[in-house]
Order: sequence, then structure tokens, then C-alpha cells
Amino acid sequence: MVVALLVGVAALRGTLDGVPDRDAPAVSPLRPAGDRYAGVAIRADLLDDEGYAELAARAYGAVTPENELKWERTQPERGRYTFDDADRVVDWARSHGMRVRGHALVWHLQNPRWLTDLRPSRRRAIALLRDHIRTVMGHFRGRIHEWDVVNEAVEDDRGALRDTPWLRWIGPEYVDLAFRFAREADPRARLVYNDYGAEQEGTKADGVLRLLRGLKARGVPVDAVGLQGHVSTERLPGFTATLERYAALGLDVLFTEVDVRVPVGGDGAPTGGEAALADQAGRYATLARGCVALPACKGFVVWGVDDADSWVPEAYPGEGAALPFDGDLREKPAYGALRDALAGG
Ligand code: 9MR
Repeated sequence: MVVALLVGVAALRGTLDGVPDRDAPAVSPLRPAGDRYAGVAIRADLLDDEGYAELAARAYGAVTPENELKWERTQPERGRYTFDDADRVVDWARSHGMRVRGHALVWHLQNPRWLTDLRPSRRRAIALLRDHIRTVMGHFRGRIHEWDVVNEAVEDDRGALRDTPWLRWIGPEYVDLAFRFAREADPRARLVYNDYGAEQEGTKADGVLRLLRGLKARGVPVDAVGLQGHVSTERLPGFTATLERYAALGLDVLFTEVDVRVPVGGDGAPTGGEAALADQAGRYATLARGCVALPACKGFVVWGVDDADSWVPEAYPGEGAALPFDGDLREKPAYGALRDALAGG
């Protein structure tokens, strides 16, 4: 049973003895128009897979550590900070001439139990927030050019601030404070508000815009909005107009976690075959063209190197194959479409 399971996992990952044997294909790199960057989310533990690492370095010019900078990883115990995994990704990226986005300083998920179990006073909560932001950003000062300071603070249905420990402990001002502490911690870093489902018109985008407008009005140092871009091949109503509304606030716009999921069968392969892959390529191109058409759009990041390592199948049963490379690191139509669209084609 255990052996069968291991063989199954090995087959999925293309390994037999734990040593990955996936070869990186020869791809031409993404070269986005203007001063934009094209990036990819990377996991520290997968950097031992040479094919994975080589492909990422060949195709992309920037990196986001996928989980390594989240609170549970950087401050697993109160006052004890650990940066080994994040350092590994950051050092690897820099040794390949890639820039690094930091993700994420304040979020309601992937927090350690010691934190969520606390019942701090408002004053104590503010001190915790400041200490964390200061220590984490301070450690990476000069190596991480841009940070998701607050992630997913807006709820989906009403567009109000989501109920999180920080909202309960500090009140709505926690968002302002996080950005102010971030500016203090690294005055040269670009500071980003990051969220999902806000790249199309609707209550979510309205809520995000309302939050950002308030931050700007209060002089809070926010430089950009990060649109995650976890989408399917369905239409995105009001996509272009929504991007323009963010830019009109004087903010940069970034696509920070793009993937395009399609229906898949039990083997993880798209049930729609080539037509599904073509639709997916079209959707990548739409997002990338939206970025290139907008002078304020400065970056486009894909959420993972290949389909074997994507978060999507677990979160959306029956969907997956969401990235530009398949689980054997083979290039899918999405990659060429993304390359052409980002180049301005
Ligand atoms: O891709 C990440 C996955 O490995 C983690 O298990 C998951 C935990 O919630 O977080 C995923 O990344 C999320 C990102 O940090 C914020 N936006 C949504 C992403 C997908 O869930």
C-alpha cells in the first residue's frame, strides 16, 4: 500500500528514488514590454529539482517565494524568526539575476497557532505587527524590491473589511498601520495591497477600490495594487475598465499570482484536450495584454512553475492544469501566448 502510494507520487513528480529527473525544456524567456517584469512563484524545497529550477531561471526574470515568507514560516514561535527557506529562494533568485517580490506580511491565513491563540490588547497587537514587519522586511532590505504588505483584507460578498484577528484586535486602522510600518522598515521597497477576484467589475473590486481610495486619502504609503489573477477561462466582465480604475488612483497595477484553471480528469490532464489548452492560452494572453496596455502595470507573475506543483487541484477538485508548463515541464500553448502578449504582440 505504502509502496504503491510512493510509486504513484513518484510517477506524478517524474521521480523514482526521490531524485527528480525532469529535464528543463529549452524555452525562450519572457521579455515583457517596457519596464515590466515577468515572474514566477517558487518553493524552496523544489529548488533541488534541477529541471524545475533551470526552467524557472530560463523563462522568468523575477521570483515570489510561494509560502516561505508567510508568518507561520518566518515567526513560527513568538519572537523567534526563521529565514532559512526564504533566504534560499531569495539567494537563488539573485544569483540568477532575478528580482524578488515579498509575499505576504499581513494575512488571515498561514499564521502560527501562537499568534491566532493570542488575545492581545490593541496596543500589544500593534507592537506585534510592527515588530514582525520591521524584522522581516529588515532582514531582506535591499534584496526584496516589493512587498505584499496586506493580503486579502477585503471580503468577497460585501466588499467590507474581512473579519480577521488584526481587525478584531486593532480595528480597521490595522491596514494603515501595516503600510506605515512597512515604509519605516524599508523606505525603498514598493508597497502593495494584494487581493483575488478584484480584476473584474463587481462588489469585490468596488471594495478593494474603496479601501485603496481611503488609504490614499489618508496619506498611507501604498504604491501598487496586486491583482492575483487566479482565474478560469470564463469571461472577466469589465476587466480593462477595472484595471483603469486602479491606475486612476495613481497606483501601479501588478498581476501577482496568475493561473488559469481548466476542467481535468482523474489523471490531472485537461478533459477538454487541445481546445481547452487553446482557451487557456487565450485567457493568459488576455490578462497579459491588459497589463501591457496599461502604462501603470509593472509586473506579471505566474503562481508556480508547472502543473505538478500547483495549489489548484487541491483547492478546486476537478480543475487544474492551470500553469504554462505541464507536470513533465513541457511547454503548453499558454507559455507562447503569454510570451507574445507580454512582448506587446
Ligand atoms: O500556493 C499557496 C499554497 O501552497 C498554500 O498551501 C496556500 C495556503 O493557503 O497558499 C497558496 O498561495 C495563496 C497565496 O499565498 C495568496 N493568494 C491565494 C494563493 C492560493 O491559495
